Formats: sequence, C-alpha cells, structure tokens
Amino acid sequence: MWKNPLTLNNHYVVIILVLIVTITNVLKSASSFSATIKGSSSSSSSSSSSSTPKAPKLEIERRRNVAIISHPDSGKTTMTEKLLLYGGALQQAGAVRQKANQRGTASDFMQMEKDRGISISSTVMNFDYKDLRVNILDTPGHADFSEDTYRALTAADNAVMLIDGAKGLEPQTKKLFAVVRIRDIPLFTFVNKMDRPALSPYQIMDEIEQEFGLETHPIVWPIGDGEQFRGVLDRMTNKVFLYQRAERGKKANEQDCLDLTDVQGLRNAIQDDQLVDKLLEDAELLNEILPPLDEARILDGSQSPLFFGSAMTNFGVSEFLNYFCNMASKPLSRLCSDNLSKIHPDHEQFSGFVFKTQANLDPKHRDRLAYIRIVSGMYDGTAGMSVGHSRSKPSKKYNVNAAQSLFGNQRETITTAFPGDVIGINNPGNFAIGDTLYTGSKRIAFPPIPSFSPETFAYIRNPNPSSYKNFQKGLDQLLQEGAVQSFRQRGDDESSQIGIILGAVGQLQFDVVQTRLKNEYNVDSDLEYINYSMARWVNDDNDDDDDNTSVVLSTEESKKKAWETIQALEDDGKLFGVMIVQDMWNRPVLLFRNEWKIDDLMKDCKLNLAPWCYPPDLV
Ligand SMILES: Nc1nc2c(ncn2[C@@H]2O[C@H](COP(=O)(O)OP(=O)(O)OP(=O)(O)O)[C@@H](O)[C@H]2O)c(=O)[nH]1
Ligand SMILES: [Mg+2]
Repeated sequence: MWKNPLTLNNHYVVIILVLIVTITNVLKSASSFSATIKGSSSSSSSSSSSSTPKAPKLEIERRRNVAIISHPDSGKTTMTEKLLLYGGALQQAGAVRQKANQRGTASDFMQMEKDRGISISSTVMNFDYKDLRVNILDTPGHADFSEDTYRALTAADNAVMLIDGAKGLEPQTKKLFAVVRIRDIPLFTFVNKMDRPALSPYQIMDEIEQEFGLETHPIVWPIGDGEQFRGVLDRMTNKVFLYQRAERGKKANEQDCLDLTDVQGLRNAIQDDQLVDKLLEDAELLNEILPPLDEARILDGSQSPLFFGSAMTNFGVSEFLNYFCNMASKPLSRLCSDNLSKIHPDHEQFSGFVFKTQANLDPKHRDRLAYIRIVSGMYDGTAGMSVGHSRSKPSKKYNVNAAQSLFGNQRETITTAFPGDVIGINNPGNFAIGDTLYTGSKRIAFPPIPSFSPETFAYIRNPNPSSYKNFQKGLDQLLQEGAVQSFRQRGDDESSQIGIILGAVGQLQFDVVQTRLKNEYNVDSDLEYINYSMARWVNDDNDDDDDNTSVVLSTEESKKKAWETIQALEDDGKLFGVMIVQDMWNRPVLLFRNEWKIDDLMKDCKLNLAPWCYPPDLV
C-alpha cells in the first residue's frame, strides 16, 4: 500500500499522512562545510582528542542554511548561482545551458548535468554575507532523483520553494512540500521567471493556500509580467524597484528605485498608467487583507514569505537574499533516535550525521566523500578528532583530521567548522547515509535515513570480461554512494556471473550509473530490465530495538530467522510471482509486480513487510 513519498499520486494522499507520522522521527533534522578521515578505524587515538570545545555562540548564531527545492526546470540552479554572485562567492555567474563563450554553473558540475542541462545530484555551497555564513544546498528537481533531494532536505534548516510563474504549483513541488512539512522548517517562496508571461500573483497565492493550507505573505509584489514586467514593490519599505536586465552573468547595477508615494515619478518611469493604477490598488488591498507578517509563524513554517523575480536576469535576487538573511532560522536542535532527547547546537559534544556520500567528486583523486551536517559542537582540525560511529556497536572510533569545506566540486581543507555547516570527510567505507558521528563517550544517534523501495529493476552486466576489475570497482563505489540500490539473487555469492540487480526510482538513475561507469571508470555496461516494480524488506519485529528503527536484521541469527520464514512460505507455494533477492547486507527482500500480492502476504501469512530499510548495525 505504501509508495515512496516523493513519487506519490494524489490518491495516495491518505497513505502519505500515515507515512509522514512514521518517518517524522527519521526526518527531525538540519546544513554546510567539510573533514578527511585519516587511515581507517582505530579503537582509539592517542593523538586525537575525544572531546572538543563547545561551538562559540557567535558562530552558531551567524549560520543560515537552506535547501532550494522545486519541480524540474523552475530555476533552482540558476537562482543558486545568482545567490552566490550576490553573496560574493562568484565574480561572474555561469548559465545552466551554456553558449559557446559562457561558463557553467558551480552546482551543475557533473558532465551529465552539463550535457543535459538538468541537476542530477544535490550540491553544497557556502558564502559569507553581511556577517552571516550562508550554506546552500541546490537539489535536483527530477522525480527520479527525489531520494537525493529528500536526503539533502534532512540537512537543511530552511527551504526555498521555487515556482515557475507561468506554471504555478507543479507535481514535484507538491511532493517536496509534503517532506518539508514533516519538520515545519521555515519555507520561503520565490516565484521565478517573471520576465515571461506569468499567472496572476493572487492566483499563485490562492493555489498555495488551497493546495498546502499555507499562508503566504508577499514581501515584494510584481508589477506586470513577461514583456510588461516593470519591477517589484518592496512592501516592507514601500519602495518600487524598476526592472532592468543585468548584463549576462553580472550583477544588476544599482537599481532605479522610487517611492510608492511618488505617483508621477512612477508614471514617468513605468510608462503604463494601467500598470501604475493596478500597483497602487494592489498595494492598498494587500495592506487591508493580509494578516500581519509574523516572525514566529515564519519560523514554525506556517507563514511563507513570498517573493517575485527573475533569477536569470538577476532581478529580485538581492532583495530575496537580504530578507532571507533577516528572517531565516539559525541552526536548529535535533531530536535523537530515542525520540526523547534533543541535541542543541551548543551541546558540549561534537555531533553530526551523514546525509550524502559521493565517489570521485574530483575524478583525479578517486576518493569517497561523506557529507556531514554538523549538529552540535565544533569540528577542530588542529588537534585532530576522534569520533564514535553510531551504527557500530560497540562504538568504533575514527580519527578525523582534515575536514574540507565544499563548494560544488571544489574543496578546501579547513581547521574549524560549526553547527549548521556541512563538512566533507573521506569515507573509510563504513559510513552510510544516516550515520551519526560524535565525540565523547556518550553515544549520540540521530534518526537513520531510510532507503525507499525502488520502482524499476534491471540486471547490470559487464560486456567486456577484460575490464572485470574496473567494472566491479566502479559499481561497488557507485552502489556505496547510494546512486542506486543493489540486490542479488538469493544465495548468490559475489563471484557469481548472474549479475547484480539494480533498483532505482526511475530510469534516469540507471542512465547516471551507466554514464558514470563509462566516464569515471572507463567501462561499458548492459542493462536487462526485469518486470518488478516494488521491493519489500522482511521485518524482524525486533522489540528490543531502542532506536525505533524496524527492519534492521543486524545479527546473523535474525537474518537466518528471516530467511527461514521466506523459505517456509516458498515451500508452501505462497511466493508465486514474487522474486526473492538479497540486499547488499544479505537480508531477504521480495520483489513484487503489484500491491495486492503484498497485501495478500501481509494479511494471510502475517508477514511483516516494510517498504524501506536502514543499513544494519555493525556488530
Ligand atoms: N526566462 C527565464 N528563464 C529562466 C529563469 N531562471 C531560470 N531560467 C531557465 O530555466 C531553465 C532551467 O533552469 P535551472 O536553473 O537549470 O532549473 P532547475 O530548477 O535547477 O532544474 P533541475 O535542477 O533540473 O530541476 C534554464 O534554461 C534557465 O536558463 C528566469 O528567471 N527567466
Ligand atoms: Mg538544477
């Protein structure tokens, strides 16, 4: 009955509500910087300190982090690029679809992103602006990459929802809104592409209210659209900013600005009396009908500050950035997986969680990076740090001593990082998405991040036996990164030639794997699709699970029990039409073609099946 929340159709709305309650624990989360782990694990380190200083209040207070989300093509990457430009991180902005003499964007740096003009993977960037450190996560809009977007959202304490002014709310934006809602983080709305014919701003506000039950509060208000787009009214100051296109890639010049009370000045500048009359009327009406702007409601996500502009022509971006910096939430505290304790940013222990892993960020280095969102304490690279790993029981220690800050695919070694930052550290292979790292002897564990059921499956095979080693290495690394999920036939050991079954939300994810195998490991691959559309993990009903994360099957014994259950059902002829496979941790997984068969097994055979899984504990 359950589907990935990011690919739901409308008639699954009731089911998503149930799901949202279930995964609330998982998503109680927070932003951007980067660390390299030297060597592999060690039981303890004499050179590294196991406790670190508390993060200075000033450093916590000055951090703002934000994920940019929306339906594909609304302009997230363009907007990110322009925010970096106005934030001073770039001297010149690049374009998503480059012409001959243009540069590419900082966030769409993968070759496939450049070739196709779409974002495939979320990107972390940061800049300092007016005493603040802003960390930005640019996310992919395409539904096939929704799991990556969903993970990036766990690392953000604020979100910006971009809307294409001509299209209003589109399906993927609706699904992502449901995910943002789970944590009630501040949500800013930016209606983009006002340089093109757009829906009326009232219509867009209505749509958001009807669809999401979310009240928007226009901070700026557009004057016309498309060819008639003349600028915006800043409702907070009653200043009118007149639209002008900036030279490609450059900041707009000091904008012409008039007071709303200077009606004759406006008529002269706008040269369209109808538009000026409409502006004056709108300004008055909005003042009458809108509930007051309410800081507390912005912070709890029940009121969304609304902006209009055109990221491509740089209009409205600097206004947005200024207001965002004033209104956004600083780093938040985070609920632990016991569902009781919370870790505050000023907690004395360092803690952070992995929300993304990436192989070959720089193909020349061939390294594996884990992106850690720092929740509390301070990363101190001068003395090196010894961190515990929540999923290894008893906790194993790792030495972290060369964190890096991330800016797209650029990295820089840093000595300090604070709550709200994202740091990149070398992944020795044991860090999985959702793992918590912490200093000190008291174990800290944030809720794990689940992998959802894929919806399309295919065998992947190597057509050239001579490139066996490279093929295997490439596939292993991409699978560890979580680019797609992988399964093997039951009992299939790793030397078998039957082939690995890949599972993805959509076909584009397979394209990414094949293209990256070719570009990064120089190997070809063949796919053979198989006719299944859902995976279910067999639940071990582990009542002792104090982390409230079902379907773990961490011990050999619980795995054996689950396999016995499957075997008994198969012997009874109950698994006809179901494919029995094992996941990368050799746990039983069933592949289905339709939901009624799942319902049937759950009802008639009392089989406890889950549509998601967590990595098992390392015991
Ligand atoms: N006319 C106009 N075009 C825009 C504007 N902003 C972005 N675009 C164009 O819209 C297209 C998509 O922009 P992107 O920034 O890649 O959109 P995205 O939301 O990042 O797309 P995905 O990451 O693939 O979901 C590009 O061709 C941009 O040049 C705008 O303000 N006006
Ligand atoms: Mg993009």
